[in-house]
Amino acid sequence: ASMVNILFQEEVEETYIMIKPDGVQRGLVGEIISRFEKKGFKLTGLKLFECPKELAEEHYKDLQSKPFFPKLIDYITSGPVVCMAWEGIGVVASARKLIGATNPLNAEPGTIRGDLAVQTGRNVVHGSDSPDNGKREIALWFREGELCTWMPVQEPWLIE
Ligand code: IDP
Ligand code: MG
Repeated sequence: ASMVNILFQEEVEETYIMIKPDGVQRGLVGEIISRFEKKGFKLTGLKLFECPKELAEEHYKDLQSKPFFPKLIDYITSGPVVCMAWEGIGVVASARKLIGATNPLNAEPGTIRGDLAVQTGRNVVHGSDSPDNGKREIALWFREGELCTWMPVQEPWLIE
């Protein structure tokens, strides 16, 4: 961590963001990516992908015992998803704020789910819930060669 990060306790983190099949089918890919781009986070991985059942089950393994689990797996594997890795200071919690509450009817206007969705079972986007899960999920959805290390030209204008 740089001196600035230590002083302000702002850690550079990684998060796994995924546009779910409903977001892709509804033509919301550009809109959703745009929100993370405009905020100032750095995109380090991006692909359109048809998720195998086993991967969906591994990704959501903490929800295995929930009654909605089979429907959730059907939903996530029902069409292509957009897999993304994003990096930045506090990106995990900030992305969750940009995404909004799990139930879109409870999500604040201005959030992705608050603006673009109506039901928990069709809530258009996923975001990791902790830095550890961010790392775990990026490793699950991407191979090493699919991620990029790069320096956006805007960085000195975003981070003092
Ligand atoms: P999150 O996506 O906001 O982190 P989680 O509780 O981790 O929410 O649940 C993962 C996903 O499982 C949700 O985004 C949603 O797609 C689905 N889900 C959660 N709760 C329900 C439910 O009660 N009915 C149907 N689907 C649900
Ligand atoms: Mg979750």
